[in-house]
Amino acid sequence: MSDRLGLGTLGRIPEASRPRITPGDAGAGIVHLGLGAFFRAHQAVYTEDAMAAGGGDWGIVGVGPRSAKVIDDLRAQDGLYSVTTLAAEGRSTRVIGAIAGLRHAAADPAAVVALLADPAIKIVTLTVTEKAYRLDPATGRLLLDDDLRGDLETDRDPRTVPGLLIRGLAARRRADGGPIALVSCDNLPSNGHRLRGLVDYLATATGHSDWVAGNVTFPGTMVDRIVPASTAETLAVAAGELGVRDEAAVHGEPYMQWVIEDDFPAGRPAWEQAGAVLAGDPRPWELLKLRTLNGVHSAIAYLGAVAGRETIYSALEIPGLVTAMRRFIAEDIAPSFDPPPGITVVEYGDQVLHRFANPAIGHRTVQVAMDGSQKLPQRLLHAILDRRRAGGIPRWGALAVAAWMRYVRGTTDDGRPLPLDDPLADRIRQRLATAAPTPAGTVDALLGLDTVFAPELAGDETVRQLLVDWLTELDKHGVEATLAGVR
Ligand code: CS2
Repeated sequence: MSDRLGLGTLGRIPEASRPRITPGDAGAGIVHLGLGAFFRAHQAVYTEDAMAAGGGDWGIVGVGPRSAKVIDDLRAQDGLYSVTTLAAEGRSTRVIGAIAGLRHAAADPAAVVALLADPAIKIVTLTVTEKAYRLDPATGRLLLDDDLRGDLETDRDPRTVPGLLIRGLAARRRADGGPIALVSCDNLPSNGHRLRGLVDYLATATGHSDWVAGNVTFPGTMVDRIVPASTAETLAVAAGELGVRDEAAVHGEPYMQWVIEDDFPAGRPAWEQAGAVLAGDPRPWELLKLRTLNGVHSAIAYLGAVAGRETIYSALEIPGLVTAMRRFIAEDIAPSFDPPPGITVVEYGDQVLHRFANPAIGHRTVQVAMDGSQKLPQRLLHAILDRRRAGGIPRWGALAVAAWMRYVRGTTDDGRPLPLDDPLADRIRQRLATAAPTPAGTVDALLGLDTVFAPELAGDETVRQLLVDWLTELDKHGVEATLAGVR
């Protein structure tokens, strides 16, 4: 099939799959940083539905911070791409027409800075992954490395996301561009507060703090939809459904949720008409989602990958794993925080396990396993710490962390290599290389990663012993035999 999705071929695709707005009709009102699959299957869909229901100039200018591939693919398709929803009982595909423009930050940062200064732009949303915030995961403090320092102290082109934001805000101030909301849609706890802290720091360092305080808001959000990385099969399915090729196709589960703090000084799309929840304080939702969904996801990913399972779905078939995760949710996660009113963590957790068990979603364990050093604190370690402060013994949380420790050693139980895709990969490897070749040696070496394990946790003898015990089990018997013993 050679014809490609685009404005010229839109009339040929099945009517039910066409965009719910007329592409190009709405002016641009949002800049989005990070054009990964998650954004394309989540915020862009909500925004298109909000425009279809409530109108407004909320077209999205998509900015790719690094990779040019997705920009090129989307440009070749006039910004159009499809989302296939994968349900156990069947699938459906729709084309999204909400992208009103595209920029490549690495190639043309000045264009992005100009965009952020444009008064028509009223909202900036971000999905740039945990590591782009340059915050120390253990303490939440800013990591001022050479790239970021250069963004602040010189006038060369900005190289980091925070650098791009602060240059853009400074230009907006000069251009009198008016107030704007910066919205983190990454899986970080208190993501709005964190982004505010980061931008405040940069604004103070560059003399813009008063303007930022008076003109910029940082609504917090909880975002949720399982969106595995696209594969050749994703593209083949999209082409089959549409009758034209779509090189930017994405796919995801049927479930989606977006809880947004309603703090937009220059207006916003009618996201509530698209099913989003506009809330006062989204933090209880963030804790619920990070600790329950993402914490359990990571636990399954590490255990499953070490057991040699390709996907989350196939990992769930390991006897004892679901029981262990249910106990993890009930005994360690649920008592660690207060959920939003009307929500029971155990019921939410059951729903999450049901979503993970969707056979149509081929979410790879190694994809969820990546960037563990950035994910562990908010997903697993904060709950463990809260349980310890309350005098609890977080046995199952420790199993999840021990599985990460086993995973980063780099082989499955039957000796096949596992990738270590993590910004701290070198430090992790160095520490393991000089550690004593015993479970305790591994545990002590990794607990010494101070940007992952806060001192209170690293110095907790009970936690250390739990980790050594689990890692001893995992080393001696492997994941499957360890889990088979779980009742
Ligand atoms: C996953 C998440 O890759 C991962 O680390 O845990 O991306 C997860 O699928 C989403 O947060 C679900 O909303």
